[in-house]
Amino acid sequence: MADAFSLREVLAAFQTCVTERREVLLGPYLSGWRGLIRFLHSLGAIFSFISKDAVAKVQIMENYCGGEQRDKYVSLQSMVEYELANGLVGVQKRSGGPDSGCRTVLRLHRALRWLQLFLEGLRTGREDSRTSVICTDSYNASLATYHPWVVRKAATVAFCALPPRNAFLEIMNVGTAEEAVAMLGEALPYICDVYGITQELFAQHKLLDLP
Ligand code: 1PX
Repeated sequence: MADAFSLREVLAAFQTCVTERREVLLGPYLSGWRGLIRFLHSLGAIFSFISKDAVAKVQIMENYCGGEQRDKYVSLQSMVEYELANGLVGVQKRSGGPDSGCRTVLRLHRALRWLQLFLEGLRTGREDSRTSVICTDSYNASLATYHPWVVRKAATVAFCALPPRNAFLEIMNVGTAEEAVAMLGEALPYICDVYGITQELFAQHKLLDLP
């Protein structure tokens, strides 16, 4: 039921991502993204240029996860190992060939850093702080570095349409604003964990600048 949709369940996906062996499972990682995109969708058409790109990237990954080599796409670790061993990761300019899982996940990974900063900003923000300012600051400190001027401009304009902090916390559907803040406090360490493991994995294999 669309109405019962709560951000608590969405963020919980990032908790189930990490295995005991500190591997990041692609299944829950992508379902977390699907939920976030659904939430973004509910914020209005002004964000559709963002959700379109995010959907395209999640779709690429879901195709790998359901494709012939699906057993290689169980975790980020198995994906990196498989794609590197088989020369599937283009380190030069984009060749026009299919986008690798590694370069695609890298885009989502950078966006996860934005999410982490944004949710932390929301959680610790004052009651009267503006969501658009929190969002712009988080974006400028993360994703914006990788985007051309025109994308940065469009994103910044769209952020102005975000509802005020407390209204935003309420549409997360977790209960009152205070309850949403508490939920964010519980969920954020898991998102940080997923981010940290991925960052280390990609750094180790020199994959942080994939075109
Ligand atoms: C409680 C908070 C929940 C909020 C949920 C929001 C979900 C946001 C999902 C955003 C995913 C963005 C993925 C962007 C990936 C990317 O960087 N793509 C660029 C590079 O791709 P390429 O294949 O060319 O190398 C691409 O150029 C992106 C274009 C679209 C614009 C991306 C702007 C990203 C702004 C992220 C902030 C979302 C603001 C949501 C407001 C709540």
